[in-house]
Amino acid sequence: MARALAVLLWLITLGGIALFSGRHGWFPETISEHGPAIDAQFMRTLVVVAIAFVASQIALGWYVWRYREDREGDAVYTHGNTKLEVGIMLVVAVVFVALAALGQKVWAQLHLQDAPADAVQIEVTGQQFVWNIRYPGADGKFGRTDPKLINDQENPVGIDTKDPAAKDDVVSVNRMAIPVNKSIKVTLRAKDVTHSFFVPALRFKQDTTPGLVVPVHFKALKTGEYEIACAELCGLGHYKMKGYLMVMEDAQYEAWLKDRATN
Ligand SMILES: [Cu+2]
Repeated sequence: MARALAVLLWLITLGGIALFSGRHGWFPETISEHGPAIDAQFMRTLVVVAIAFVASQIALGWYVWRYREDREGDAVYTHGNTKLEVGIMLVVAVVFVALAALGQKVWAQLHLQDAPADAVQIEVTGQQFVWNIRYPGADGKFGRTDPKLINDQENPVGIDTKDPAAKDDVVSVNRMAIPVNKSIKVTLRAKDVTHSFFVPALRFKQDTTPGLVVPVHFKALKTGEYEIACAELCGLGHYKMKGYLMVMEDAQYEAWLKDRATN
């Protein structure tokens, strides 16, 4: 019985490896400049975790086999091996610190460093259960907002139209157009609860938090329509909090913006 269990453990492990190698339900193709670096980090992490997983499952099966009920001889009592345990802890610490160090560069670039000066400015405000996308208009400046002016139908982000800079601001619900091959600076905000702006194709995810203004930036290299999801359980309608990122050629993007501005 014990031998069968050991073999079953090894077979489940093999099955797991086969599922991952076949890339079932894998990520969509990446379209951002930084995407390959994120994918490389993911693969590095996956390989390290896979080695640890396979080694521990082989060992588990081996112990089940070796110390089965009907084996000959007595079990040995042990207090453990301090040197071995400290050694394993050190190896684990070094591996994980090294992984974090390898991954922090690309993350810091997008989340901690300023966007290039010529980046296209867009503000994204999470709300139960939509994404409000605001463009600064021709003047390049976002107008003042005031929570008291928020009106879900007509003025979802509370734009103060008395501010001259606000006159040409454009707000789009759930549809975010951006030009291809240009740096995009997104300012993330939230109206009610914490949401998370997640675009799988960009390999980009960042929480939006009420009271916080979070600037991030990225660049998309391929035109098309991609999903914007909310990656933070934000209420009963969380499942339908879905937007679209439309990556367009420059001229098409300008035309889209103009069309929005006149409507
Ligand atoms: Cu949400």
